[in-house]
Amino acid sequence: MSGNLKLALQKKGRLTEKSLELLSLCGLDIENYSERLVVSVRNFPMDILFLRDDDIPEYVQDGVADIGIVGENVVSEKQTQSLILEKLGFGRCSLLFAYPEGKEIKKIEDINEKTIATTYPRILKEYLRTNNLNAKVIELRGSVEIAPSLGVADLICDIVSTGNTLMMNKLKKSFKVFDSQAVLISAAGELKDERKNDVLRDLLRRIRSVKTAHSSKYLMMNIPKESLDKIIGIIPSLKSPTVLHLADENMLAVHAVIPSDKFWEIIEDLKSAGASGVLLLPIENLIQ
Ligand code: PRT
Ligand code: ZN
Repeated sequence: MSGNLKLALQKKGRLTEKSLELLSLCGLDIENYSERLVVSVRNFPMDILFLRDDDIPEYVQDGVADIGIVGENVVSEKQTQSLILEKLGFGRCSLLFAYPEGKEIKKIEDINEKTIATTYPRILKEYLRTNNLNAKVIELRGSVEIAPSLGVADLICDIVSTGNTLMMNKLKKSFKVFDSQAVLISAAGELKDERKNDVLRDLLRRIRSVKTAHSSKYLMMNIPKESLDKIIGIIPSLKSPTVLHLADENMLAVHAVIPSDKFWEIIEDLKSAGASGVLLLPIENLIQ
């Protein structure tokens, strides 16, 4: 294989599309990958290996791939010597206990002596150990949610995102063990190849820029000149806002990069301070 940086991605699953979307936002032009194990990136010295998500931490640890994108839940369960380089903000889910409706778990000690079905036995056993709990763990490969109705377990410890699967199986959410999201991992320690290290640094820079851009928006508005101080006090800007003159000399235009989630909190205050023609635009990239 080439001396390119090798990135392992999930071949087909919940993380595949978002991972490819992130790489595309990083400016990487990826060849049509359908049904191929390895593809190269046209404009970046990187090859992508498509694997089952469960195999990614081990392949990265063994150096088959240099880096990988996988859920934190899988990284923890596999207990490989992986290093989390960056949290990626997608594939969010939680590992939590759930029990059949009609039963009650009020405090965590109520799971003592119970039987728990899970696909994450290592994380669960570690949790039980650190919380001094004593329960029986049954490892299942899938369909954990039907274990209580089959009489195999009293409760489950499973990944939940929307909660629909629990609801459909008449299970209630209980204590949370772990929050997870997709992460970029490498093996512990620096890559030995200096060229690959440079490529990895470049990739990380691009990923961070895409992440900041996505959590920020470009805000534009016109304001009466005398409101400038008040408006600047309202805007939660990342940097000092840009102020521009308009043909109407009583008015100014103000532009600023703001955290996306703040817009709805400040819009009424901006309007009361005289802002008009307010525009909020997406940002593709943001280099800090
Ligand atoms: O074939 P391969 O082994 O590669 O894929 P997989 O089937 O093992 O994994 P996949 O594609 O299901 O999930 C990949 C990763 O996505 C997981 O390791 C998590 O990090 C993350 N993720 C995010 C989820 C979920 N959300 C999720 N909801 N992984 C699994 N689920 C399952 C969960 O196990 C349960 O069965 O979805 C069901 C619950 O979903 P809700 O929405 O009904 O609550
Ligand atoms: Zn898997």
